[in-house]
Amino acid sequence: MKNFLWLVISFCMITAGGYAQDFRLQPTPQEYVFQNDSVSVPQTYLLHAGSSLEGQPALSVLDKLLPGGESQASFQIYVGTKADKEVRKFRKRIPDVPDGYFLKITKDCIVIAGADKRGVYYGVQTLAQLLTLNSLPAVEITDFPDVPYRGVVEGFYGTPWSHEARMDQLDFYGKNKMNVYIYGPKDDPYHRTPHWRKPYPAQEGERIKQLVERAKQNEVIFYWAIHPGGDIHWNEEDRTNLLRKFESMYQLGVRGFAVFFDDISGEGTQAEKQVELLNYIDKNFVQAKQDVAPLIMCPTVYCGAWGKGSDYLPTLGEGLNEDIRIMWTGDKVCTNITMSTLDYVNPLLQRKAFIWWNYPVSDYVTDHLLLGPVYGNDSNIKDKVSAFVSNPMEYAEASKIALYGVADYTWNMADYDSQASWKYALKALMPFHADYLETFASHNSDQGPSGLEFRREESVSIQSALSKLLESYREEQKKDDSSYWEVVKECRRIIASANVLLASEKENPALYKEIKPWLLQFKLVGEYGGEVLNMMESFQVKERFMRSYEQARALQILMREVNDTYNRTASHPGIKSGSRHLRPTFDALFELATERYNKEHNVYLNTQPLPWEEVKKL
Ligand code: 14T
Repeated sequence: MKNFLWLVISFCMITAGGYAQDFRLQPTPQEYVFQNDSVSVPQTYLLHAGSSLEGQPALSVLDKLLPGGESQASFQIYVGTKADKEVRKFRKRIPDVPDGYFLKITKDCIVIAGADKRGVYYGVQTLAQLLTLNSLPAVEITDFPDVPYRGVVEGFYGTPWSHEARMDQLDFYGKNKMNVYIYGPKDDPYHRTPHWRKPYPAQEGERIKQLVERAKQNEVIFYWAIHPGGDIHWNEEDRTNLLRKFESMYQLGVRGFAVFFDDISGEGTQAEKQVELLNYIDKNFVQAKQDVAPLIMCPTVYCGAWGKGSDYLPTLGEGLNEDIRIMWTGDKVCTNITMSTLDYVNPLLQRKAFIWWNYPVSDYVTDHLLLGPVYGNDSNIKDKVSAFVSNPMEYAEASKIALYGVADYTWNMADYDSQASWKYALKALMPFHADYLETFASHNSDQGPSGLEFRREESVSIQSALSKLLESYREEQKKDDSSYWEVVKECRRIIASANVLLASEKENPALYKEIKPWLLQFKLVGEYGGEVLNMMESFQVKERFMRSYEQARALQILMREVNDTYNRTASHPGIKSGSRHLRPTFDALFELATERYNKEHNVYLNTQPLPWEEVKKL
């Protein structure tokens, strides 16, 4: 199975070279067999398409990929679902899993046979990835997802994604085999209190319509969520208000609905009332319409930390219609998803939890970017969850770094390689400057301390050098040379990466716009590190030391300036970069080097670094 990749890579080196060397299918397929042979891309072909695919996205994407469909040609393409006679010969090869497909490429034909329409669509997407190679490999791929529903819940506080960003995200989900998008931004007033009862103004309604249409083209189920719990009255009037709002969304084309009861207090939190309302909606709206996807609900107790032992969850589990999905964020609001949290919650819910994963969401630490790899979720939970959706950052493009990982992990947990997936994402976002983006992302991944206590690794490749350098300097009054030079090099790399990325707006304008303030900060952190390292070298030479000391001081002020200038949000304002290891180490070294200089020359330079921002006194 795994050797397929290796074979493809060697195949690419021989035939294609260049970028193809990094070739990798994403998300990682379940099974593949590579025949050591290459097929040239057919210029013309005869299409045998099953009637179940008429007008379906699978066919329009295929037609765009390979525009040479003719009534006569020697190359044959067979596409269909298991219901279609065109792929009858391959029926036994089609995985018996929703969204699954079988893809076969030989010298004279391509077969894409899906378990269903979405399966065919995903087969076409895999073909699209293979077509980025100069010639097609002869392969057989049997592929299907581990988790039935995979995707994104736009469920964060803060500036909701723009319409353009959402349209682009939906294309991204289609390409990465994610099949749900749940619309539920906390700061859309028509999603939540005060306006959840009101229909959208015409222009915004029009946009929702466009999103629904785009989702359909990408085989994504568009869910629209309502959040009525802040001020709902458990009476007939509000029940009607809610159904009327759902009906107005149905009229805009929405065919998936969710009701969120998170982050509320008072009246709205009552389990019995929630159950009653949801079962009513299920019966009188979802079931009645017949073309609406299963109802999803987010409970008030959506994680273990919100109280164990109460009868809230058992009431939902017992009372909610079987078909209603119940969300769960794990043992805490923000945490990795483990077997143990599912062993706890599934029996209470009397169904498999619908995972709402609070990563890479950053609304509780808005001064940080979370650009690191996706890791830490258990790899053996595929049979214990009904779905797995990620709550992203308000930065849609930057969130894709994590979303590639989520798409890969949820598709094929056993083969998920967090590093490989992360590198693929960086390359996909900035094909020409992925190395520089990697340097930036590797130092901008941790949330910092917060009430929610979720942390990510940061600066992994330089961590041991940083701590070795600091320890040796602190304890032996002598710096460890090899780690010193490693850190010097890393600072140069940081400055170079920041410069290159700041000068590469055109490569990914959306990403550039989102990360620019952090790039400015990142560059200062690198420069600061460089000056601190100079201070360590030169404490005996007054002039040299003083030049670096002044620079380091200036850079501390500039870092505060950037922090005070950009991203002035209410809860966690500012811009932090390299905050987990780089900045604290540089600050500690600054202090030690200055102390040493003071001792050596019997002077009193201020040894205290200026923090990111004024430390608030309690
Ligand atoms: F619905 C839930 F699953 C959920 O996670 N709700 C919110 C969500 O909208 C938010 O994006 C996320 C991360 O901050 O956490 C929940 O909101 C909170 C939870 C807290 F404990 C916001 C602040 C908190 F202190």
